[in-house]
Amino acid sequence: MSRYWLPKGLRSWRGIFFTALTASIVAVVTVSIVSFPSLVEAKKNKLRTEVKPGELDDYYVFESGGHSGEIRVLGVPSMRLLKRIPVFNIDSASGWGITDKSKAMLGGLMVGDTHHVHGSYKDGTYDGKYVWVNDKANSRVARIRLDVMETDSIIKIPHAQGAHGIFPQRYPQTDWVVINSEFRTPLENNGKGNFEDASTYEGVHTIIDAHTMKIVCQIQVPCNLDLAATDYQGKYSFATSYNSEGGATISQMLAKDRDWLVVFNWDAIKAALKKGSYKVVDGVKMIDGHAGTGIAIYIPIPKNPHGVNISPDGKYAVASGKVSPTASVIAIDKLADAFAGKIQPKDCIVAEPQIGLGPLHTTFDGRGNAYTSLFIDSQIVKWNIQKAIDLYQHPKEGGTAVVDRLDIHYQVGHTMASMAETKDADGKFLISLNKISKDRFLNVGPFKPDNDQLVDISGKKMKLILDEPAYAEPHDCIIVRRDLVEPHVKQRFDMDANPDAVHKNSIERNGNHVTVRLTANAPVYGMQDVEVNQGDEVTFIVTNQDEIPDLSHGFCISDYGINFVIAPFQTKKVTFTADKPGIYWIYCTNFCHALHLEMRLRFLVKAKA
Ligand code: RUQ
Ligand code: CUA
Ligand code: CA
Repeated sequence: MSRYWLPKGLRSWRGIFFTALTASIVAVVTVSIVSFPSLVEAKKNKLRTEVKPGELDDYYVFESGGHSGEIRVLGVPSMRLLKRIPVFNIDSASGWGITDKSKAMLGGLMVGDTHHVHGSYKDGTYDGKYVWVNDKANSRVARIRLDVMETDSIIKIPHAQGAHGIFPQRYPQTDWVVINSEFRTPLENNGKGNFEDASTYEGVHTIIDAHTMKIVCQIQVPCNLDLAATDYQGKYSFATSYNSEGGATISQMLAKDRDWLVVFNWDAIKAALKKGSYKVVDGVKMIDGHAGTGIAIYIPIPKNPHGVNISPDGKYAVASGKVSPTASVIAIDKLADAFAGKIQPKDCIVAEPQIGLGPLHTTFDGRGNAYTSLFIDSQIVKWNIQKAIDLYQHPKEGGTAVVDRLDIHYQVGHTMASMAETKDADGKFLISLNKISKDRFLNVGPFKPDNDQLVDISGKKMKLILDEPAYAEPHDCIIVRRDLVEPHVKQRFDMDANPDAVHKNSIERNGNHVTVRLTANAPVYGMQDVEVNQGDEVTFIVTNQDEIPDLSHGFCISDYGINFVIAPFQTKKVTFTADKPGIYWIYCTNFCHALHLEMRLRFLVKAKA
């Protein structure tokens, strides 16, 4: 319509006019871009905070799912939930806890409490191979393969209850993983002897071989050990202890003004292992880590400390006391002198800034700033580490290391910035894992979602970008650059890496044990009927022979409580007793084909005569 808005005679003029106008606009814009390169820079450096449909995120987030027992994989900045990885829980979709292998790994335990998730390292940054996570509920540690994002190994930590803080070695690579026991118990916890006197209980700092997932040794200490960290040189590991009192009740645990940051000396541990300076308890090498042994030092820090995190430059350990409004900064280069007895453990403290109420965990931007979660204040507080050190040396009236504060919603536990647990901390995003969401989402009943909040920390002031509801209980996370993980992730399993992979369908009877080998190819299983006798022990081994990536099949036996999914070229195995006679349809649970509903076979269980 508007094409003819000019009188006919002027139409050619209109063309000239617009050409001239466009040209001048282009010229002005070009001139301003050329003469103000900072504008171009600013545009280039602007943090991408939105992920449009069809676009991909810049970071993977590995998040522990707390007492749901699982791990979750999210994308940042979208905060889209990409995957749930069952670890210590039962999962109906994947069949975790139902298949033979996962059942054996879980060992009959059906609950878990995943707190801390950390990746494998090479030279102070992630190598994209594994993540480890603890189970506080049953004192276990699991390793998850990142190439397929499935749990690969689970081990039980002996002599430990409330297995809590966990950290992999960061340098030169992850050969060891340490884990703390938060609850002290008698070392031999067999209900014999005097088990009422809590002051005689022991705590353990356990070292696991990251490759074999076997216990290397345990360091026995007289206190509880909460959060864990490792340094950037492969020399030390750290543990906070809030119950230096050795109390059994809350008032006993709060008796002293200072508890400890315990530092373990890895050279001394290696020497003790070599010299045989340990006792063996239940087959585990137990090294004495009490004060004066040279294995550990105890740095007094205020009161009932919780988190301990290492700055990405490797220089400082930052720990904070839940009931002290401070953070304690420990200079790692002073630790050697403290171990050598040249200085006192307390002399390693180089700052104790006042930051706010209920400080829990600290993360970093790689630009010298720390970000601490404040549970009571419901804030993330940003403070400058060097400023805190300067003020500790030269206190100034009204001086503060605090740079900025951001209200969060509400009651934050862990907080983590992008790549902050590596030497490549990039100071772009931060996640605040909030325990309480109150009014932030539609009401879903008395038990409400937690709130994972994404914060832009690229500028001077923190900016809240989005709220993401999360099912109980997102506990901790790491934010890992996409390029460190994505190249390692497989599109498909290696079929023959699993010796059980089925290429030919068969039924084999051995006494009353029946082994059924079955292929799945959309939209059919390799057999239409499988007949067994009531009371037989039956093993189904099922391989998905579809090579199209993402074409998964399910395997569900009606009324038998068996269900799992098999991704392309994957094989799973399940063993059970065919105790119910009758016809039971086995069907595919994953919509794989137009004839998905027809993808089923008969399981005939012949009644005992
Ligand atoms: S710690 S309570 Cu992660 Cu703050 Cu387990
Ligand atoms: Cu296979 Cu649905
Ligand atoms: Ca205490």
